[in-house]
Amino acid sequence: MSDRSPAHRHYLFGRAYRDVWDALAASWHRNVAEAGEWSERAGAARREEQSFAHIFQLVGGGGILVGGTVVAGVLALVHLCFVVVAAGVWAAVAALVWLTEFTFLRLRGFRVECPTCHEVSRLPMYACSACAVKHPCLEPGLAGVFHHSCRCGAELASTVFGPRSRLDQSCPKCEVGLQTSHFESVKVHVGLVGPSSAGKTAYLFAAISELMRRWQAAGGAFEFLEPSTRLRFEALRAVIADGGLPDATSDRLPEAFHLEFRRADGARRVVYLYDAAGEVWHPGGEVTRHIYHGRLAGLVLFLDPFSQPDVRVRCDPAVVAAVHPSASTAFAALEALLGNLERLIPDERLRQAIRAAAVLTKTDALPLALRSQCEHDPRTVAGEWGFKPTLDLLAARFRDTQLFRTAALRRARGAHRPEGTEASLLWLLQGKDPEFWRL
Ligand SMILES: Nc1nc2c(ncn2[C@@H]2O[C@H](COP(=O)(O)OP(=O)(O)OP(=O)(O)O)[C@@H](O)[C@H]2O)c(=O)[nH]1
Ligand SMILES: [Mg+2]
Ligand SMILES: [Zn+2]
Ligand SMILES: [Zn+2]
Repeated sequence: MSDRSPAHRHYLFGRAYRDVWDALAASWHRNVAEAGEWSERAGAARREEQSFAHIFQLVGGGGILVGGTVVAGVLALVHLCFVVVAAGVWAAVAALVWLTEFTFLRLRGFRVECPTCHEVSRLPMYACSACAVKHPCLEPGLAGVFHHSCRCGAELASTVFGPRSRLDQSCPKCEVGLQTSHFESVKVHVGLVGPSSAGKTAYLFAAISELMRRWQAAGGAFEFLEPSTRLRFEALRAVIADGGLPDATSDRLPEAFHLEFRRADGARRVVYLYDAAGEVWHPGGEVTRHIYHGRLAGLVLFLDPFSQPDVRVRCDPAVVAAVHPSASTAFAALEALLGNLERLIPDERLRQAIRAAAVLTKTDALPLALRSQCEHDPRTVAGEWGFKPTLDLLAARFRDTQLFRTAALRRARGAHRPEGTEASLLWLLQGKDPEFWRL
């Protein structure tokens, strides 16, 4: 148990030793007092010149002091042995329960993955249900196996097997409030990679909306774990429904956009999507702060056709201006990502295991000829448009790559009708967990 814990130490690891000492001290004081009485009586006998009584009282007093101390010492030793053995047995039980919990959490893949500061922790901090003080180590340990007593007197469940998850939780690193699903869940991390205005936020919104729709149609449920994510989503939904465009993303270190998907059989997954401001992906962007790249299961690389001069010359300039071509390249973004992945995941095989989707964005705005070419053979067309080095680099570094055509903001008959977005997201999610994501 850490000293930071506001829980009382268990009796056997604190008070019990003081009790042994107190019992020894009390019997010493009793013996001294009694020996004192014998000594006083010995003094009186000497004054009355009763030498036998004087010697008797003196020897008796000494005997009480020595004998009483020996007996008290032996009893204290027995008491101490009892406490030490009991503490040993108790510590062994605590260690066993701790190990059981540790193994259970490891096997299930449960750990705290903070959507805000992106740090990983073994346990969240739990707030006492009575006084709200935060307990950073509410697990089997010196403060208790199945319960800890808070300094306010409240008893708090201290294992994953008890009702611990009903307590309020927060990130031990940044202290942001968390839900149980930020800890006790299987999480899937997907990163969006592409320069400014490549279409990342439009894709995020469309892919999530479409996936939620298909998921519900297949009998599944989903939940925004935090009201702030729901609000972000609803605000974007309103803008896009009115034919508007997403604002340029400003967060250079984004909070994860995350939600939980549940199947009818109770199985659930929490998906974290990371949509940073595109400047991060330009040369010199601060991508090293993105430590969550170390746990990506999938990534989406955005290829904006309108960023390529060969495409732009074949389009109406007014259309080109309306789709805000991205300024930097997907190649630079991919290089930045690869550098960060090498730093965060030293094992090359693990890096290669990340599924990588390349998406050609904004295809609804392409002239008809280019659009049908793209529908027919997107890989060749993407190569001709100048994306070959990017796609080659992607294929060289990741085992599983696929190219998708998307039109996240496509409109048909006045309504928002995205195309191709959820197919790419679903393909990424199915990489690790095909059974769960079967629709
Ligand atoms: N026609 C069309 N335009 C799109 C589509 N997706 C994105 N755009 C255009 O591209 C612009 C940028 O889209 P965003 O999704 O905001 O791009 P981003 O990559 O998030 O950009 P940053 O937030 O600056 O990094 C939009 O304002 C649209 O003009 C699409 O599917 N179709
Ligand atoms: Mg954006
Ligand atoms: Zn308390
Ligand atoms: Zn945090």
